[in-house]
Amino acid sequence: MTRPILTRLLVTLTGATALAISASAPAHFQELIPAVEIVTIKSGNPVVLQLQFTHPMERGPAMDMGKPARFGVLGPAGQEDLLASLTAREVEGKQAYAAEYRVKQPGDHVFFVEPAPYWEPAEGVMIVHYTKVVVDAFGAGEGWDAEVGLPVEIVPLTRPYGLWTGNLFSGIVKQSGQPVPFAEIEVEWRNDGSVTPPADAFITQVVKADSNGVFHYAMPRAGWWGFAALLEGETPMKNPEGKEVPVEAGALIWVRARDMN
Ligand SMILES: [Cu+2]
Repeated sequence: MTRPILTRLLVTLTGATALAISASAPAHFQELIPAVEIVTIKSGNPVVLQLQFTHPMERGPAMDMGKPARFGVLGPAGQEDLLASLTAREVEGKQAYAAEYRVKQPGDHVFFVEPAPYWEPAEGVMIVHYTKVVVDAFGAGEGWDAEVGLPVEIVPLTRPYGLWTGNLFSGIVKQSGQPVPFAEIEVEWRNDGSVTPPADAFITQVVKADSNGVFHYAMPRAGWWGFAALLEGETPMKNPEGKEVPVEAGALIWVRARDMN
């Protein structure tokens, strides 16, 4: 091997290492996790929902959540503002929230949150993860694909509850109501402590949407799965220092898979 080639190889390797380091920055995920995804007579009502901004596969570290800008539900009775029902709680000393919701009638309930923008100096962006989760009440089976109309939103193509482990989950990534071709979607499992990822690439799975903004992912384990399409927001925001910076507008949806046993 001649010297120039070796030098080039070293430069390439160094570049690759630098890239690998920046790409392995763990993925932030806004969580919106209900105690149950299907409300039955036995499951209990009200439903408790936990909101936390964290790294689900790595079980932290958590980040402080500011008071959400919006929290609500789109259900059989239309849209309901639930902001006043949020209660502050702490996770690992970080600000998080919880809410209780009493289901009043059968039907699918699309809970959603628009968190307060989060300043991430490491990436130079303000992060806003518009997050949804669908809870079915009393087997109604209707309304799970209703669109909230968030600036960025994942609209499920697979009914997002009653899912077995191994099922394929499909959805459309939308921004301002339009499909986003070839959007990148990060996928994480909400680790209960039973899995240690063998390499960083296993922490966050990455899939891309097709030309119609449609993506698919087969869930290999029971539990909660978060799907996050990270898009650039249409208008910049001011960071805490008053400087205009880009916005990472995340469209998230959480779904639960259960084992066949
Ligand atoms: Cu992170």
